[in-house]
Amino acid sequence: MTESILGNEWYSERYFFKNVATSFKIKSVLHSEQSKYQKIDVLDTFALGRLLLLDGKTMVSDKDEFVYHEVMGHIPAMIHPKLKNVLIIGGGDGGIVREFVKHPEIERIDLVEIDERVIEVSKTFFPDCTSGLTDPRVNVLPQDGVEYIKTHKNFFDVIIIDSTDPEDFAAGLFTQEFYHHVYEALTENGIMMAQTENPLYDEYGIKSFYDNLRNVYPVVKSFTGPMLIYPGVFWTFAYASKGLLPTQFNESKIPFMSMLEKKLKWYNMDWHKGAFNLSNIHKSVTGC
Ligand code: AG3
Repeated sequence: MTESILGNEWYSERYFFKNVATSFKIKSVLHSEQSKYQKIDVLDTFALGRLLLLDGKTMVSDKDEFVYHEVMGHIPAMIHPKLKNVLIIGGGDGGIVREFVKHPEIERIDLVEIDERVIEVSKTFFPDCTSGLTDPRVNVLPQDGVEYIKTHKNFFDVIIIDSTDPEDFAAGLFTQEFYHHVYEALTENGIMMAQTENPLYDEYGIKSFYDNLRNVYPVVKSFTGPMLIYPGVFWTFAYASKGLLPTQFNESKIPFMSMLEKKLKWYNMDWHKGAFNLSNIHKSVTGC
């Protein structure tokens, strides 16, 4: 599918057994390479600015990346009572790191991205997303997150799974076994978050991710954020924890967040409080 980018005016990502497509009109192809793991393309588009594709799947665009990155970073940061150590698995574009570095109480952020080339390409084409990677608290580790997680027990306060779709090497990031290793790597008040696809298209897949999570975590919740570049726009995210509810704010963070939220484009505490009230279809598909 991605071979046809060059010379084409439009790029279409096919989804849902290739029965639907999300299309973007292209200004130019800024970069294309085959890394050890996947095809990496950066397109310049008319509607979204720069667009990063991995194996033909949309990952990040200038226009909407803030939605995904702000919710993944600021929700757990507002809940955890003593946030020190954060792990992000995947997320080589750096967008989630950029949001976490805004929180001064965090001491260490490990970014474990299997494909070093995604990090390098993002530094060149998405400098705003990668701007947090030079923060001294950040360790960029080009490694396999599935293996990395097994080497840590009771260490991270928050773990974010910033994966692509559950196919090929990313499929391992949606299994009960993996969620169990994440649980063990988390501290007592630990929180895990993950992207969980489009609930209207991928009804059965999503049900299984949430069932897998519920087999491991006592608290499993879901919420949505609109992602223009992902198939169907209606995108879901999972919040799982060892006990902390996703609306139980760390009160001491409220003054800080009242200032920070003024500078954010999506996240604010009012939105956060309401985000876990779900529509009927979302409740029934995820069981949350
Ligand atoms: N992670 C990709 C989410 C899934 C996109 N799926 C698709 N286009 N079919 C994005 C990484 C952002 N840091």
